[in-house]
Amino acid sequence: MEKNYQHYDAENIQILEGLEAVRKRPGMYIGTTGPAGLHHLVWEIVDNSIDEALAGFATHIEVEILPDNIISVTDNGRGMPVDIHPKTGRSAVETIFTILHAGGKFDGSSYKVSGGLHGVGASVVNALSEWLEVFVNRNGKTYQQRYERGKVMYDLKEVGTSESTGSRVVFKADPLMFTETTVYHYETLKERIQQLAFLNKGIKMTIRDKRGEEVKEDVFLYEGGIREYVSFLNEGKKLIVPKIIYCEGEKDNISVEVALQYNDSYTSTIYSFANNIHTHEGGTHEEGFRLALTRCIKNYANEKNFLKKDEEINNEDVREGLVAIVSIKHPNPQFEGQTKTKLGNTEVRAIVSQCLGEALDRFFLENPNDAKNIIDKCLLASRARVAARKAREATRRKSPLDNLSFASKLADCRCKDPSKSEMYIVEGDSAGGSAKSGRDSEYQAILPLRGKVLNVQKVRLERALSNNEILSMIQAIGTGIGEEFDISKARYHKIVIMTDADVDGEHICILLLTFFYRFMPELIEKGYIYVAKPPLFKAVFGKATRYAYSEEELGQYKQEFADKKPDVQRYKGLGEMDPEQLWETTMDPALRTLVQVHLADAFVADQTFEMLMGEDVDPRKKFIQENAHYANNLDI
Ligand code: 0RA
Repeated sequence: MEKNYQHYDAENIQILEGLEAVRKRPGMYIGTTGPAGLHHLVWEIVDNSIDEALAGFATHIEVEILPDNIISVTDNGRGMPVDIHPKTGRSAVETIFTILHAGGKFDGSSYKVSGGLHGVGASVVNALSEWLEVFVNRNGKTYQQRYERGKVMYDLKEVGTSESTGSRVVFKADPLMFTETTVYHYETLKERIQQLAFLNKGIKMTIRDKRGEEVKEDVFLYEGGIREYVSFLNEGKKLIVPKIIYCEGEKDNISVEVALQYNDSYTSTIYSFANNIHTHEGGTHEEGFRLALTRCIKNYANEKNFLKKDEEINNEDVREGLVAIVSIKHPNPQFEGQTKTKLGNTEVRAIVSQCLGEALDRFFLENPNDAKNIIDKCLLASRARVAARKAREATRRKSPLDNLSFASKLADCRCKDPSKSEMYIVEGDSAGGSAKSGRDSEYQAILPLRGKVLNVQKVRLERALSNNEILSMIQAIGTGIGEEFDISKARYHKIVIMTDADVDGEHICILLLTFFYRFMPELIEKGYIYVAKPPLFKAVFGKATRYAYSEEELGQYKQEFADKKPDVQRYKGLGEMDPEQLWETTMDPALRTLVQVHLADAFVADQTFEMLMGEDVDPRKKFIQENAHYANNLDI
């Protein structure tokens, strides 16, 4: 190592241009002189210390914000080289801080990770600092040099002795350059410091704010590296597989690390990094990641015959509920794209894909139960995707014939003003018939849903989506679903679910609410969704007729008409009511009881639905036995 560095600091420093150019056009070098540029100064200095840590010499990097927004970055590495460069006749330290482009990679012969996004090096920070001081502990001595606006104040000098080794850079951003602000934001620095600690396992990273009365400090050290990053991102989430799948590899000086874990959500979080820079636009490392993930999951599912006929898992399905970090380090990264955050090096694709592919194959082999859970999750996503596509296609159909066949079930209202229009979704054909005859056809539309079709206890949500009745409902509502959803196209501002007050009716109600919750949540948020409460009893006391919506209410009527002999009929379903009764009790805006559905109610429905659909038979049984009335629960 010693020999290598001798060779290094002796000859290879390329002298490019003076620091004056940086002060004339700072934006060219750091992108902006706004807050982002100001914080960028810190990362330029920290990057050099990270390189020293990645080379295996530093274990601790400390960033301090001192009073007056002075930044101090310290590492316990070898200390920057201090000997004289033969060509410049100046010390290596001075060369690093005064010669443009010398701070990053000297000549490509050594492995350097820094120098990605702007990667302009320490000399640019020096040029844009009112002053900068560097301290080096090396060879048992402490050396120091000071610069002001890039200009050398004195030669590197010995200022004492030191047992330890390391480097410290202290600088104050120049307010003449950073005219907007020179105040650092602690949280911004802290978040990136933590990210760097995740991305570079085993390096202790400290951030300290000494500007205020009380010192703020955060210390990050992750032996598990990006595995701990994944855990951090999954905190509080329900996991599909408790283990984190991880791989690490190196080829042609390119190092690769991937960590991933599935949670039970529908979103995916994939962060990719090249040389510690977040590659927002992705690139070849992310492509390699996707390739391996899709290929391995598909292969395993096929091998184990987990796929039914016509079923397929694609690259979208394998990403649902996925949290993953892809991190590569490359000696010569090519950054492309609009914001230069897309990795372009083509050789990286295969390296990542092979590394992750081997790890996934091994994981599936060694953990068949976890593998099954992952495949099941992907299959669920696949089925939902196919069903959603079918639904979209169906709701998009424009041919008059198709419209007719769908619309035939819907008895629309005459009014075309959505804010005055209502749609009743009615369970069962006979109730649908009564509702059609009893309604106010100016404002009320009726869509009968055939109960039998939906009564299936184990109907999955995706199945419901491919169901014709549900399709015609989506079409009638007019907004489209999922990504294409457009609330302004809603054809009714009141959508009323009217089902029987029995277990089947409740199942359908829960299914519909779950459906709205998952695919059209805005309808609920806007307050467009209601549940109708039909009466449970009709009680005739001589000439007086009363409808009761609960046992309690019936009791009250019985007391009121204590002298009369009551004739009580219990409604088993909406179908038992004639059109007039249905109008009077459930549809007449002046007399009816509608319960507006809130997102929280729909969430409960969604959970209940999951419970009803779940593998566990007991809670389902209990639910059915309790015969709880969902519409009542909604009242709370
Ligand atoms: C020895 C040789 C080289 C650099 C360093 C030590 C060194 C540089 C920095 C920058 C911040 N902290 C540091 N600690 C050590 C030159 C060889 C190379 O660049 O890899």
